[in-house]
Amino acid sequence: MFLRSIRHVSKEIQGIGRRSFSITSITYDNHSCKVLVVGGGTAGCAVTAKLSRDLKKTDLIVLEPSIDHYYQPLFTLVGGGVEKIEDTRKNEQDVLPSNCIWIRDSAAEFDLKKNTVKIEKGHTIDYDYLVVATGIFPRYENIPGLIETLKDPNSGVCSIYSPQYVEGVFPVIQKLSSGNAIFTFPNSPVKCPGAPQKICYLTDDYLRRENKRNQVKVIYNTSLPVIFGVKKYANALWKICIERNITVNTRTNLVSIDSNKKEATFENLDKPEERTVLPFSMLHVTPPMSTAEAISKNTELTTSAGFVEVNKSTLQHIRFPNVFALGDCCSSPNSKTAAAAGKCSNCKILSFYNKISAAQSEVVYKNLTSVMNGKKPYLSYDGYASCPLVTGYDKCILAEFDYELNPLETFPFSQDKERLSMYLLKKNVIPTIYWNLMMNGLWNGPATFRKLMHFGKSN
Ligand code: UQ1
Repeated sequence: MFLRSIRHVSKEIQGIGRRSFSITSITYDNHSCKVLVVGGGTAGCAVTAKLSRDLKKTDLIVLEPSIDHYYQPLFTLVGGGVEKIEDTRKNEQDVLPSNCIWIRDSAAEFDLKKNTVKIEKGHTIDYDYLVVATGIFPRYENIPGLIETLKDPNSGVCSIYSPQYVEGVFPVIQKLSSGNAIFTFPNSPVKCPGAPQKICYLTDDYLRRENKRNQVKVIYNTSLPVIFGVKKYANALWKICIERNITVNTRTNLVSIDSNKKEATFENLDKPEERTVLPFSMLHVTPPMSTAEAISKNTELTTSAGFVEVNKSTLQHIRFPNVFALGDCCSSPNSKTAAAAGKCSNCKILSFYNKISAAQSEVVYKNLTSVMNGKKPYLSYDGYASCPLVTGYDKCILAEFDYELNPLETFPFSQDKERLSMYLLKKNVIPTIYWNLMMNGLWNGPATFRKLMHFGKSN
């Protein structure tokens, strides 16, 4: 069903890949391949690296528009003034394996019945098997007043969620000397839902070290009903907020910014009529996020929330067995967070992009290979997710848990304590794992270490 006889790849794009020559212009020819991976971010690169070991170069196409590949988990530390943006970036060409073809464009339209993807430049890619790993995107434009204030270095408004704006965060923290420092969490799924509070803790710590903490009121305004989805870590985080005098308002969503008055307007999600206007000296915004339009508008591909509808264990598409998805764009229901917490209807998917896509990449690789060999998917994803919650310039709580929101901890000590070791793991060890192992298809998450470290115990 999926095999196609004609495989045509234009000469212009052959040979583009790691440690080879730079990309040349793409023709408007149509292309055909065995496996098409849409998206060359963390999830797309991790799974491509694995597939590239088995497939011929011309059988594996990656569709990705960006020439930059960022290690986004370090953006919090860029915002905190610890890391530089340059150190989080590599060329996409150097991250992708050499044994694949990179087409530098985005998907405009998926036709799942015809096994084709139309790209923005107009031509079509035929595939036998499709892997969707397009992520989710910040929608800064959805908050009136946000983009113009982010562009103004004196506005006090900043955001770690984009390579374009992240460098503007630390100067705002440094200038802060009085008034309100407000940190927001939007009413939408978010990549790395821990990050909005990590930057809050770093700001608190910075102010303490500079002896300015007493002059500033630190406020964390979240749309969620909870501070964190996993009870064990939520308890520890609440304690930290109380001890550090950080005000936490739940079910509170940023709706607009008045740049002249330096005021932010919030809605109460439980009482839609109720609005609160707060003056700020600093406003750190986590923007609403959503999947690419080509994904969300395609009802055959997605759930009603606009996420690629996969089986949560096999990561195979519910309706199209030759389609798999992983990473932020897929519907793997880390949603239990919200369900367990009760009433939050809009935070159904709390996705942890690169953290889960390590484990997911192996599941997709193995199950896709099995389907290509005429067999059934057999490997099951347990929902492993982790979030190193940086709580200061030398401490971190490493949250790790499964679909059921039970802690699934790697280390043989209780991970709800703030530790320097976990901070160093996040800052130095995990980036090395990411670039050297995960991007070469050699890291499937820490399950093996966990088993070794818990040898003889039930975990
Ligand atoms: C992890 O595997 C991973 O992906 C590479 C992360 O994303 C950047 C993480 O933050 C964490 C914590 C892990 C888990 C790794 C260990 C060693 C516990």
